[in-house]
This record gives sequence, C-alpha cells and structure tokens, in this order.
Amino acid sequence: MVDAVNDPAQSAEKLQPWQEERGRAPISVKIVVAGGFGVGKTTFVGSVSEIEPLTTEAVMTQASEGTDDITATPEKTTTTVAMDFGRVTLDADLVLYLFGTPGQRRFWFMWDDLARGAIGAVVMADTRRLEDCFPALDYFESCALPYVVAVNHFEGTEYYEAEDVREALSVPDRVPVVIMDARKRDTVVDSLTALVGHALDLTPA
Ligand SMILES: Nc1nc2c(ncn2[C@@H]2O[C@H](COP(=O)(O)OP(=O)(O)O)[C@@H](O)[C@H]2O)c(=O)[nH]1
Ligand SMILES: [Mg+2]
Repeated sequence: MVDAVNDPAQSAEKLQPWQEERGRAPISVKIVVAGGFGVGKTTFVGSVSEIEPLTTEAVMTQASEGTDDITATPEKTTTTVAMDFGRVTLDADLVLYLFGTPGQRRFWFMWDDLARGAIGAVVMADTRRLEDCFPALDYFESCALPYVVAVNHFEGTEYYEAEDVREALSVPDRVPVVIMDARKRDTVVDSLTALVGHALDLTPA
C-alpha cells in the first residue's frame, strides 16, 4: 500500500460535490465485500475507492503457512489481517462505504459486526475455487442480507457464463450473478450498482 500520510500528493484527495456544496445530504450506505482468501477483495475495494483505501495487509509470515492457502495465488505475499475499507460515490448523492471481510476462517467472528447496518454484500467468487465462497453465501442467506455474486475472472483462466456459475453455486434466480474483473473500476462499479438495485428491489416500499 502507498503510504498516503507521508506523500502529500497522494493524500490530496479530490473532493466530491456532496463534500463541497452546502445543503447537499448524500445517502450513505454500508456494503460488505466478502469471499474466500485471495479472491480479490482488497483489489476490488482498491479499484473503486476514491479515498486511499484503508487496508490492514500484512506480509504473510510462516505463522500463516498452512493456514492461508496460497496454492492458487502463489504471487500473493500479503494478506488482509482485519479488513479493507473504502468509499465510492455512485450517482452523485449515493455514497457507498465498502468493508472487505477478512477471508480467513480465524476472523469469522468479525462478520456479525461487519454485516450490522449493511444494505447488502458482494460475494466474490473465483471459478477455480468456487467452494471458497460457500461460507459467505451461507452467512448472508442465513441473515437474509441481500447479496450479489461477483465472479472475479482472472485472465488466462477458463471463462464461465454467469448462469453456469449460478448453477454450480445453487444461487437462487433472484440473486444477480455478474462476471467482473476486480482490477477494472467500471466492472467493480457495475457489481456495486447491481447490488444496490437488488437491495432496493427487496426493500419493502
Ligand atoms: N490476474 C488477476 N489478478 C488479480 C485479480 N484480482 C486480484 N488479483 C490478484 O490476486 C491476488 C489476490 O488479490 P487480493 O485482492 O489481495 O485478494 P483478497 O485476499 O480477497 O483480498 C493479488 O495478487 C491481486 O493482485 C484479477 O482480476 N486478475
Ligand atoms: Mg485482502
């Protein structure tokens, strides 16, 4: 992570219209970004956040050997030890606060706190390790929090249609499934827009 505190150029964040104009009161909502270890949650938050994303990456040490499975992501040398946090203004007056869950099982105790007050969740999936997102799917189904499945398609891996992933995961028809790339801002925004739309559909008028 870039050290924003020590780099004034980096920390000079562009102000959003809702931050500059008096009398403008944006709607702020909380969104959880979940999924297995190495699926791209930190990348997802970093791609869209208009503030320097707060992340608590730590260099993986031998302590996490055997605990964190990096066989599918051998280039990964850091891991999120607590959570990611970012902010994105969608639609001028709708501000999303993104909270990335820590993937590792030993941090699941944090999920209830992260989910509290959220309007919904993005469950990220990697088609090479679909089963890694089952705990997140089960969790959001059990607490009836609206969610979408965002399939982070890593280039060079086989491409699957959204409907194939839906079937493989047994995700209900009402849940949007989107194919995206966590490094590409527009596809991350599309995933978030799908979630906000889905959450609104489920909210009683
Ligand atoms: N090629 C490719 N690499 C990605 C993509 N998304 C994430 N990565 C890489 O995969 C690794 C794991 O991503 P990260 O965001 O740290 O996963 P997290 O554990 O879910 O937070 C990192 O090295 C990322 O740079 C993607 O869409 N394509
Ligand atoms: Mg992470």
